Amino acid sequence: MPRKKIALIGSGQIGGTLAHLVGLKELGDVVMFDIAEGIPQGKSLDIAESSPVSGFDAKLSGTNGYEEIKDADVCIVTAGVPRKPGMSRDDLIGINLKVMDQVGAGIKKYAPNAFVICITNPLDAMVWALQKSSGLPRNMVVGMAGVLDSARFRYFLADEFNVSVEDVTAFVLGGHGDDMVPLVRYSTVAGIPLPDLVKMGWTTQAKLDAIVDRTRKGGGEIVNLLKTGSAFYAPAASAIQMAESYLKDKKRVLPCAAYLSGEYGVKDLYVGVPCVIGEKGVERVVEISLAKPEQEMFKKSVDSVQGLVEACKKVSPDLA
Ligand code: A3D
Repeated sequence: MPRKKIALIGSGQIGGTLAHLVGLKELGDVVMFDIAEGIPQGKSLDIAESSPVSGFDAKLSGTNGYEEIKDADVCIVTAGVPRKPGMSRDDLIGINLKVMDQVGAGIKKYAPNAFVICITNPLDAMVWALQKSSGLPRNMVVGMAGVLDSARFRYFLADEFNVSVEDVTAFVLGGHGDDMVPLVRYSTVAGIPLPDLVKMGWTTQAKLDAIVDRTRKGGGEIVNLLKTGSAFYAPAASAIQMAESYLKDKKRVLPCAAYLSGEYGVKDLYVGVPCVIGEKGVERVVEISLAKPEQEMFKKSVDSVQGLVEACKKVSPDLA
């Protein structure tokens, strides 16, 4: 069986971490692409030189030409610029929209059958623009944010309860912004919903509220600490989980920014919802019923995604 081919469009902090993880997990061969000369070549060679020590077989190469991504099975897009302290994700629209235009054209020409995972911010608007500019089927273009947001939520909860992260499940809906919606009643420790754990005295409502707030601002917390860029280890691990579910047809149920055409009452927008990811890309959007306050939070989050998309349409009327 030939190895799968994974193209990483953008070879910065997340791109480099993605390449390393693809190698360590033996998901396939890697082509790293970037406009910066030498960076994808240098990083891919460095990671390839680690393979005898770590014991994985994968071909890694770096390029500044789109033709090298030809026939990729998966493309993971991180091209663009990340946030600096004081910037919101939305401040990145102008620059990253142009980047999505170029990347979409490259994927359309050379890898039209790929499963495409977008990570570039502002996520929900950039994945929308990337689907438009690439013209790929909507079920084959998704955004990574929910896996990361729920991983942060899970980590904070496991730390609070002093239990394994593996036994904590968490559910985060909505756009990847500070008004994302961590759903407390669908988040559990070994199947026990968080509100029950409050009743059982494992934590207090005030502590739980503080964890929800920290989850919402999780990206900003890292940006403020790093000062020169944004998170990259956890975002890369999250995108790899999505890629693996597609490549191995695992049909994992993962929160992803998926194209909605009426689900949750939302049309022609990418918003974070639980999805089944398998060999056909997004095979199903899981529609859960929301309580009134959750609906209101979800609507607020969707409205801000809509606002970002409208801003994109103003900058690039071709996308409308
Ligand atoms: P960084 O290390 O700056 O890497 C970005 C790379 O993109 C650089 O190597 C650039 O040279 C390259 N690049 C710029 N323009 C182009 C272009 N036109 N074509 C190809 N490559 C280009 O950033 P990073 O890896 O830390 O982050 C990448 C993106 O992910 C940023 O937009 C972040 O805001 C975003 N991000 C999203 C999340 C989510 O959860 C959605 C989390 C963390 C970061």
